[in-house]
Amino acid sequence: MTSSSPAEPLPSAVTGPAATLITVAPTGAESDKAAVPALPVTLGELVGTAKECRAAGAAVIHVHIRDDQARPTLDLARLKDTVLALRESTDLIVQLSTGGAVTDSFEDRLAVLDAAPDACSLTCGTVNFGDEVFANPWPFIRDLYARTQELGVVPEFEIFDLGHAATLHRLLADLGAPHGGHVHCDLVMGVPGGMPGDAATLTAAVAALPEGATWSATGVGRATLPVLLAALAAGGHLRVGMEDTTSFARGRPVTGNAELVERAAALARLAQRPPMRPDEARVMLGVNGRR
Ligand code: KMH
Ligand code: ZN
Repeated sequence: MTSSSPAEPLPSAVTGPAATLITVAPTGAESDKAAVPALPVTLGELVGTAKECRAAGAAVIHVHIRDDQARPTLDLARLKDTVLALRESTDLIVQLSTGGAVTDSFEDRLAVLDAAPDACSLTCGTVNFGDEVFANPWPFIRDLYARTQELGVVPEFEIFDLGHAATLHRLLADLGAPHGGHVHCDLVMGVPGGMPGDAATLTAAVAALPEGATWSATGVGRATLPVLLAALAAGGHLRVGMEDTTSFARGRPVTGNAELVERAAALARLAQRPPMRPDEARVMLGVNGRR
């Protein structure tokens, strides 16, 4: 066996990408403002969180919005105002959720794209979601993907279970490459009903993704830290935020999204893969300039 000098760079398969894309998912559709007062639900709170998270190292914001009663909504006018406000106040890539809440109709979820975000989430299959079902049947996935291509919105493929990766292969084979030409996936792990949030499952899921795809991972609840550490070790990118966890540590509620981004950024720096800037993320993801 030959030994390599310490100065010699390792092959890229071992080192992975040089920087870490950090996506913040600040709100989600599931947590209740009354139970989680730090959750950003108004436009002002969302913009404030976005600025703090950008300063802490985020490059993408995954957005769910709330109505005046802090209930999840897909109101189109509100979504448009949100996209504009986030663009005016930050250079983050604005990714709207097309998942919404489990109660949202397919029609309303499709119409999210009319708010003209840079990017959107696109879940690649149905999954049990606690006591509910997050429904994503094939015809809806296909229609949503075709609409992203028509409107020039870059999809992020959400993978909650291994079968979703198979559906992603089918989607790309049927309809071709996404707008921007690059496939980026997000492994959502630890949802009760989806794939578990552990290193072995993460490795299996990454192996099932299309050749050349980049990927982030997020662990829900107590899967947050195992998935974050496994993703960094495997050369992946990170999603963090109060959509996925409202506890910073056992018995210690999250005080705001920025501390979750700060922790992810610190661990990424420790792994010698510092946070990616939004302009670098736009290049990697194939997101064009502002529309
Ligand atoms: N709120 C979940 C039912 C997405 O944003 O695309 C779906 C979700 C996924 O959060
Ligand atoms: Zn979401």
